[in-house]
Amino acid sequence: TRMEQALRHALSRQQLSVHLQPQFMLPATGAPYLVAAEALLRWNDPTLGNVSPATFIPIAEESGLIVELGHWVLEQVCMALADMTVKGRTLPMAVNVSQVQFRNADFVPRVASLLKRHIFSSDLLRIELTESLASEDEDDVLDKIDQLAALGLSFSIDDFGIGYSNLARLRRMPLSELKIDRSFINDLVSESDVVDARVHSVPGKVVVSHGNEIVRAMLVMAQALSLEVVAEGVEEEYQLEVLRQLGCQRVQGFLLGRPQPMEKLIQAFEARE
Ligand code: G
Ligand code: G
Ligand code: MN
Ligand code: NA
Repeated sequence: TRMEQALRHALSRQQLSVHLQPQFMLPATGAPYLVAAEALLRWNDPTLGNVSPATFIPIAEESGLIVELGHWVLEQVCMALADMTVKGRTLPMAVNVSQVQFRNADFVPRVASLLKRHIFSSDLLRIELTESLASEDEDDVLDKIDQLAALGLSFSIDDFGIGYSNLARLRRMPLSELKIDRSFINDLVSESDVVDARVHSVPGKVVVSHGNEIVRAMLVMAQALSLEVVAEGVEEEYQLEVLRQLGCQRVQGFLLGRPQPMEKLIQAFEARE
């Protein structure tokens, strides 16, 4: 297709860039503070304009191009981590890795080679995998995760809660983090609405309040699995406050920070005291 063709040339024509979205620690009291960043691929085509990864990632997966695109993103992040290491101020970074890329036979050796060429503490690099990959019953996937974990990388499960995770399998993986899918954050209600619902027993509101209970249950489950939790897609102040009350320690979303050009976020981070 035309888009596949255009995407094939995007890399060589420097139409791709990596954005970073900040991730924050949410203390029990006080302001959230930056603790990590997620790398997100952006494509600006001269005729198509900005194409969303939601559109081009599936095309890249079907055509196999994702292997090279994904590797390029990983390399940009490794370069940034090495740069920051030289300057003495590091920030952990997460990269989304597609199933197609992860399953490629060369994935582990190519990551190992990146780690050799770019000098930084490998625990700064985190890989976000989808829940579906984490639930497939293949020893090959588990082996690769173990090999990469042995190199020092950490893993998180992205969009958690909307797929079919196999909890027994999750428990066997060396994971560090679950990222609660933004649909659950969208279903949170402010504490006053929950109280209101209990007092007045408005049927609609009682049902809605379950959004908070589901996130609470996810936090309990994550704790049982010794996993950190990131709430994704936080857009509203009340969502942040509900998450704080529930004890969710990490948050990401438009309310606190949008994805921005890599250099911009790094400069802002380095300029901080
Ligand atoms: O950044 P945005 O919300 O538009 O991303 C849309 C989707 O594309 C998300 O599911 C996101 O995980 C995915 N995505 C963004 N960048 C990358 C990338 O570098 N690799 C992969 N595999 N997926 C990405
Ligand atoms: O699937 P994944 O979680 O990797 O998707 C990340 C994408 O989610 C990013 O491309 C980013 O643009 C988008 N995103 C980040 N924060 C928010 C938010 O607060 N609201 C919405 N709707 N999307 C967000
Ligand atoms: Mn992600
Ligand atoms: Na996600």
